[in-house]
Amino acid sequence: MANSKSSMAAVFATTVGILLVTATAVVRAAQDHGKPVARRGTPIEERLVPPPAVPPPIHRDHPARVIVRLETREIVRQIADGVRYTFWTFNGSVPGPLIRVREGDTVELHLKNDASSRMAHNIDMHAVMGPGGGAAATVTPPGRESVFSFKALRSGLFIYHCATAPVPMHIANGMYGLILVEPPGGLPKVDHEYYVVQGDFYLSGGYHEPGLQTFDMQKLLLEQPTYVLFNGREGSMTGPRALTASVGDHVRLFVGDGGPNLASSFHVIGGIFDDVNVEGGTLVNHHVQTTLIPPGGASIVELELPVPGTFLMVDHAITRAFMQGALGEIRVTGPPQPQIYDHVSGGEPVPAGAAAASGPLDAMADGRRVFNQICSACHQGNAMGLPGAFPPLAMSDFLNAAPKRAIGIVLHGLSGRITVNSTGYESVMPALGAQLSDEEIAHVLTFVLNNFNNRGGHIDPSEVRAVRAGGPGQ
Ligand code: HEC
Ligand SMILES: [Cu+2]
Repeated sequence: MANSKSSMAAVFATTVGILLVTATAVVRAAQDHGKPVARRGTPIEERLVPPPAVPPPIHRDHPARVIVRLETREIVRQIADGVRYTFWTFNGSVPGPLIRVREGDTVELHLKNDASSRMAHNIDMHAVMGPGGGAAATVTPPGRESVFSFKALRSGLFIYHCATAPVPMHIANGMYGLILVEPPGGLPKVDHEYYVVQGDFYLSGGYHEPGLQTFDMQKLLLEQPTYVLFNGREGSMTGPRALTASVGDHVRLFVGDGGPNLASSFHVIGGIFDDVNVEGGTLVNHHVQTTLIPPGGASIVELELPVPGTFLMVDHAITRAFMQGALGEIRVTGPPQPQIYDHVSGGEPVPAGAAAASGPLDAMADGRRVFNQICSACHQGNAMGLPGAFPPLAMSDFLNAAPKRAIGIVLHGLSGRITVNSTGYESVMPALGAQLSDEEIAHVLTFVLNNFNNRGGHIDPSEVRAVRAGGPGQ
């Protein structure tokens, strides 16, 4: 213990030395990614951005020394609406920021552990060719900093993660991210690049159980997660936080799986991956529907989005998508492309107006998502409600008697005595108008009306808009 402490102190002292020497010579990353290319031999300070953003492509034609600064922080944040959890993070986000370097670069990695941390942390980078991927060199107690350097000898997309014992716990708390080592010629140009990492989370409470939840070692051992998530939070990329693109855009996703336990069957509903860098390596596969990403692995997928609508990113082990949170959205806007995709006729009432930008199948899937994420917390997953507290939405005579009245209920909430299926309820439903868009409210109500043995029906986003603007409805 005393030994490791004094060697830590030595590392710390060396670090300070290196910092002083290099500080004056450092060039901002903006100069690397922008116009003036950094002078050869001048260290470049990597400018990191939080997920799902990605640093810009590298245009350098020569290797450089790149300084990367990561800081481990233990923070309480929402994992789902109303559910809080203590995450262990790199730079305060799950995943940690995507690090972007070029093959041949020498990376000088500074790992700082925030003084408020309770645990020591370190980093194992899969892009490193060296013992432990840097893990032994970077064991860092709270309030300290470690530095190691490595040459990025192989291009590819690699996971980095904390490897401090118990390793599965550090990873299960969110300690992972990706490092992209670009080939010397760079990657082909695309319209958008995004960063998505799946992880499985083990909480003391059940799915959507509100309040501050703690880590559950037993569930971890059984590999039975409470949540399976993209970017560490249910809804991290849905609704207002959806990824965006325009019709015809080519989108590149840097996708990783932090685990600790579950592999991801990564799929975009309504999309086909034109190119997949299988396992993050140099092999490129084409026309792939679902790509398998193991824990501790990654993949670069590229897809064209030729028609407008909402495209769901899922783990196609589909229970995880609809009942454990592994769901994100890519919203594609632009004119309809009926020569490529056209809803001719179908079982559901054909929606008008805004639905053209988001077909009925998307609407139903989106409605199911909103129901599972929001309504099910009170009305229950089977919509049967809870006696004495939450009325049923299943076979609800109250709902079916006046489906459009429900628009105002979701927008503005409901309180006072009501009778549903001969049972009285006198409770409070909160207003959800601030957190749900017109489309989401239309979708969820259409979903509810066409499921749970209700009588069917359709609510259009334009009707929600009218009620929101103060029209009739309630
Ligand atoms: C925080 C809990 C909560 C959430 C979340 C919630 N509701 Fe409710 N809801 C209630 C309560 C409580 C009532 C009864 C209010 C009363 O007694 O006046 C109710 C009543 C209703 C009713 C009318 C009664 C019935 O059973 O037909 C509808 C329709 C409804 N909610 C739909 C929704 C939809 C759709 C969502 C999701 C977008 C949702 N609710 C989310 C608590 C909730
Ligand atoms: Cu750690």
